[in-house]
Amino acid sequence: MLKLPTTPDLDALRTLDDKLRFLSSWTIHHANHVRESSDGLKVGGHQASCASMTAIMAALYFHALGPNDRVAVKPHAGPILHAIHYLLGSQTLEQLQNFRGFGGMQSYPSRTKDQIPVDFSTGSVGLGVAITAFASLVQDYLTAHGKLAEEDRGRFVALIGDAELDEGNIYECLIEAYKHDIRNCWWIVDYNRQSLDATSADRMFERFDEIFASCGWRTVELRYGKRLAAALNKRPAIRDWLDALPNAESSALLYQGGAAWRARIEADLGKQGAAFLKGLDDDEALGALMSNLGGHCMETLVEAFDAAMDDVPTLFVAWTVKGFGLPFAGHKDNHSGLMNPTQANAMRDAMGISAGDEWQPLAGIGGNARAGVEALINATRIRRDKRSRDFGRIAIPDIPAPAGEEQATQAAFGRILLVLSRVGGDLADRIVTTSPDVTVSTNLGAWVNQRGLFKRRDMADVFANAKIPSAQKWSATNQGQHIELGIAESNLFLMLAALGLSGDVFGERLIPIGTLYDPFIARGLDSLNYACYQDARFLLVATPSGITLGPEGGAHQSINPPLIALGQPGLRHYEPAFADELATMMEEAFRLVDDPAGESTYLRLSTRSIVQEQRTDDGWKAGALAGAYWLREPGPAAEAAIVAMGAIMPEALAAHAELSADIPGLGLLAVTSPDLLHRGWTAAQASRWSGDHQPSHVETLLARLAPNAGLVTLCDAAPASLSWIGGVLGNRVAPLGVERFGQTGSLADLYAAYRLDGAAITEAVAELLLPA
Ligand SMILES: Cc1ncc(C[n+]2csc(CCOP(=O)(O)OP(=O)(O)O)c2C)c(N)n1
Ligand SMILES: [Mg+2]
Repeated sequence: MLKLPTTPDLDALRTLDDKLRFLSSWTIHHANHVRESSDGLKVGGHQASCASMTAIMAALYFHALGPNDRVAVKPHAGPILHAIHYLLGSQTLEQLQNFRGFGGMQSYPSRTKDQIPVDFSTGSVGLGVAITAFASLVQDYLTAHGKLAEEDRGRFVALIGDAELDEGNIYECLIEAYKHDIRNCWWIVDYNRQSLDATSADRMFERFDEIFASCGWRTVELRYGKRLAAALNKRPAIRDWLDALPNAESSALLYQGGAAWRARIEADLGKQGAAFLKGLDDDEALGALMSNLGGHCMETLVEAFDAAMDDVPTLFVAWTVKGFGLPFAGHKDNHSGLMNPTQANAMRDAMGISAGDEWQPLAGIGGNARAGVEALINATRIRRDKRSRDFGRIAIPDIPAPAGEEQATQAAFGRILLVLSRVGGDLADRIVTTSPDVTVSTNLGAWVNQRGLFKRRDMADVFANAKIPSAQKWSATNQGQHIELGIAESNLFLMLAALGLSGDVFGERLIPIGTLYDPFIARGLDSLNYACYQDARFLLVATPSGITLGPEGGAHQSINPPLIALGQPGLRHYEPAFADELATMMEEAFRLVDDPAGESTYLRLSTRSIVQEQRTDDGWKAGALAGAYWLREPGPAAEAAIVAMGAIMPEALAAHAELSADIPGLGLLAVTSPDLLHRGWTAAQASRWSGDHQPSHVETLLARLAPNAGLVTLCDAAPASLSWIGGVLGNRVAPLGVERFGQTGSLADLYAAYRLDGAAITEAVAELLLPA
């Protein structure tokens, strides 16, 4: 599958390393010091973080990577990726010159906004690393299911900063990856031993090796470059001394340069030092030798990559100098350091580039060198074009509502999937479910019984084989459609991100459904945001939720996820009260996964079984999908309405029935998505200024009421989820909801204590109707 590349032209690769260092530096320099600034703000960029890994990226992109390999680039090395595409002809000068400008190339690689092919967005450190492991699992899944040919398979590469290795999500992912026996991953650490604030801790280095090795990874340390290694091999005492030199000290010496190295070696190593320094009279040459680390030595890099072309997951720890070749190399404060114009021009001159030729791709590369560089650029195997996104291929069948006079939305979710799994078809075959150890308790069990667990290697159901009765089959094959995860919610979201990008990354769309308990969304929030940021498409089913969970108590009763959803782009929140609403929403959510203008969907469900609404027609459906509908129509110019969401609808219905005798025309608005209502409202506001104003759905609904009607809003969540509705047309609001941590109790106890019961609603309505 992964063919060994032919022996490369190392000189040409070195020239490309220099070129990438120059172009990435100059792009940042241009944005900060050349381009006109309209607001005087510092534009920023990370020249030192780029210089640290230009050699690594040159060796990868111009040698090791094949056409199917995908890379998550360390966020602050983004300018190198753009420089590579500039050399390949797949990035424009305008984009480089508009780095960090409006519509220009992004600060950190972005799948959706950048015009070059970006395999995985990065920015929040750690997440780009982990998604490569999950993407490799998706690749194995697709191959096993006959959806990806052997020749279209590739390797998943993460380029990592050493301080990035502090992110806990990397280790959560490592454990999961081990369980799933992932392969075809290279994680390459730019081990410059500097973070943002300072130099990084010395003690961790050996530990990283051990941690990865114990999880089945091959670890490869690229510590010294060939020249330095050769010099040290002759002088073991110097090697021992250098091996033991703390990060901070070596960074300081790398910054200070040859004279400082000389003084220090003489002071620390006496005669041995003098022997080492013999023949190294030139300070500049000594400084260059001491910074000849593995991550800057082309021969070392190429050898290491060539030796790892099998499918064993591999961690490369490439020792580097942060800011290599720049005036602030090794300085602990260099993370956001920018060369001043004099320094940038000096770098340009040193590269043999004339003023004004800075953007000429091959400026400064002359003679024989040019032919070699051009040959490498032409032979580069990576994808140059941005893959067009693949949507609209999946036929979504009608999803019927499960029958039953009393139902809980969580149970209905399980039944809908069970029916889908039995009926089969393209949609069912593309569904992949996943859950962090709450498969059974979120009602995915029946689906899993039908479709099985996915593992590359078969796993027998020991209990079933021993004839021990159990409702749940638990065996795995490579044809299974459920990926079981350990309890790490961040991994759930990264798994959903990888599955939800399969159409983009592999050209084969999957329909991912992830389940977890609603409160634990918070546990993986940044990973969820990361999935949405890349426009991965999936269904997130969060259940149970709210204090309606009852006896499980406050640690499991969610309060704020509807507010999280309200503020999360790319994720649509639906909260059904009834099973037929849920069926309609699931159908819509499947459609949204495969729609170019779609998004992901978050379904907030409940275990509370409630009496279902007897419908006389389908008139409610459009409203339910748009965010709300009148469950009990208001009378003409009604003075008040109850506005309720989700599993506490029975309380709203009962209060409505009771109050209607005294307040004729009292309406009951069933909200199914505060998120959509709010978006529609703000979009309508904005459209006032663009000329084609249409009132939003929520405005149209509320316009049925008297202008000063009062609203009682009711939800098993933070009351702010609905209370804002009063601002739409200026209605007075009595917001009922949960603002304190929950506790154990029966529903009656809890609804009374948290003011979600009929009495609370009646009081709130009465108060609104009292004359001011
Ligand atoms: C989750 C997260 N926290 C903080 C940051 C801010 N930040 C960006 S880079 C960085 C330090 C990176 O150091 P390292 O990973 O060693 O990369 P280097 O620049 O040294 O290559 C920090 C703290 C971030 N981008 N993401
Ligand atoms: Mg670092």
